[in-house]
Amino acid sequence: MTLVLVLGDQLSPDIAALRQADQSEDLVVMAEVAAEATYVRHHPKKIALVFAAMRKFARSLEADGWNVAYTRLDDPLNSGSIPGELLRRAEEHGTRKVIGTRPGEWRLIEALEDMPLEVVLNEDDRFVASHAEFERWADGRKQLRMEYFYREMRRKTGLLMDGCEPAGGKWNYDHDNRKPASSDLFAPAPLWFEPDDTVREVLDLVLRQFPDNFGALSSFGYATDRAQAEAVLDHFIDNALPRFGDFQDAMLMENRFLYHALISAYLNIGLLDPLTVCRRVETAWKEVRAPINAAEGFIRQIIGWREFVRGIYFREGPGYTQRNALDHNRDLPPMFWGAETKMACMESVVRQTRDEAYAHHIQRLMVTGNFALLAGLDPMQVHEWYLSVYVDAFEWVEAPNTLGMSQFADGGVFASKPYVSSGNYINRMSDYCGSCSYSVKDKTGHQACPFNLLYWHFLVRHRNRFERNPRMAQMYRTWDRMTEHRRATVLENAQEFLEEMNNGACV
Ligand code: FAD
Ligand code: DLZ
Ligand code: SF4
Repeated sequence: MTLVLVLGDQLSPDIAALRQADQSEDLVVMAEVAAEATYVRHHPKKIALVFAAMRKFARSLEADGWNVAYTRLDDPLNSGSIPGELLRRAEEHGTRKVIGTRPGEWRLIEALEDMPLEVVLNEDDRFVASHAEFERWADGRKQLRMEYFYREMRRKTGLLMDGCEPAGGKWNYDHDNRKPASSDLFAPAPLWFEPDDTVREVLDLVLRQFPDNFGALSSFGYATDRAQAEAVLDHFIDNALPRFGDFQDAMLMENRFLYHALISAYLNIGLLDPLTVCRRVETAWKEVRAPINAAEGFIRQIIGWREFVRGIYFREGPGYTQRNALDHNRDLPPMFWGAETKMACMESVVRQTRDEAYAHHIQRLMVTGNFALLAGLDPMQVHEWYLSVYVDAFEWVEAPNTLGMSQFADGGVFASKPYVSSGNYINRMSDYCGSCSYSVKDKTGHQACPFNLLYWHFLVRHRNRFERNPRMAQMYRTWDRMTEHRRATVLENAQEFLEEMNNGACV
């Protein structure tokens, strides 16, 4: 008999380990364990989603004829870790053989490879590109740019292709996207689900076991099985996809989801398949139910960004999360955990994150990420924050987004320049500034938007590294044209802001 390990983000009926197993002899091992639930202090909604989806998946495997050994978190015999549970089951059933699917995190890969059992880890092939394919594409390139990798994936899958040419004549329709939204913009409500018995049981458990984790557990409505996740996808395609591209980058206080799909968690734990999702979106475009800028923009996020960051994570190796190229070491201020702040944008995104375990890409990149980078926060702490607070956060996708794209902590493995902006960008793309204690129009003084001050502080701090970057040279020229007095005032005000923040003042 062989043990077949299925992890909490491997809930796909055709996952590699199950394909290699013999249903008549082998035993599927699934376990809710303290080690996985505590390697960061996950948002309670994330733990609830993973546990509820695991329980339902285990039952669906049993219904399909598999033998499943499932350990609940509060089982008195629970050893507390995945290797521990494999050892316990191995002893119980007199076997030393384990087959699994390669986990999405180096920590767990190493732990499984170090086990005193015969563990075979199969490649996780729920992706468009294999590791070998990504390596072939990346090897020998001076720069790794998502856009070129994405075109390869379009050619490979045939998605939105007209023979050898991109449908509509362009690879990328971003030029038509990125419109700001007005506060009264209508957006369809996302599809949520009332907790059923399984979910209710898990919610009770999470409330009992993780009472102090940051995040609200109330109004849990995430999908926890494939049928529900499919329904979320249908709902998105029918109601939101047509305007996805237009308002992809917009941010509104009272409209938390806009036209986003809310499917990242389902893709990441295996309830949805990325290629199937993209084909469904392509069909909507073919049937004239969505414009090309929406379909292309959406498909790019999945076969472009999602596949690309995964390639980067595994190519860069286990040390990736320790990188700190800009030598940033300020502690994460308490506002990231919900403490009071005068910055309306930060307050709003953190509150939404606490309530929903969700923020969309631009909120993560241009509000919390932008602030962390400008303020010089320790990238490891920033990484741990993103890994814990979002329902879709798994290291293979979170780390390159946080450390590479958002914090430039990898020194620019794939980002051509740091994603930094002053308050102007946030003001243009959101309705946050109207209710802020700071003034986005003020460039100096105590009322000045902190993003306006810190933006220059960042550029000056890192002048040696960035002034020769052609995409940043213009900003240095603007800075150099300011009067000496103005430059000194900006830097002084920025420094005062950082010191106040360090001293624990409400900023
Ligand atoms: P939509 O906006 O509707 O996009 C559709 C799908 O495209 C998403 O479901 C997702 O699967 C994919 N996608 C979009 N952008 C990216 C991207 N940059 N990288 C990978 N996939 C992408 N995404 C995660 O899945 N897990 C994370 O832990 C995560 N951490 C992030 C951290 C930072 C600092 C940043 C800037 C981005 C992060 N992202 C992460 C990417 C992105 O923010 C989320 O995928 C997206 O917000 C999920 O919401 P959605 O399903 O409504 O996406
Ligand atoms: C995220 C998570 C949590 C909270 N709990 C479990 C668990 O108890 N058991 C399990 O098998 N997986 C869990 N996961 C998902 C793993 O952390 C994930 O498989 C690794 O981080 C690799 O991506
Ligand atoms: Fe954020 Fe500055 Fe706007 Fe306030 S003024 S909401 S701090 S961007």
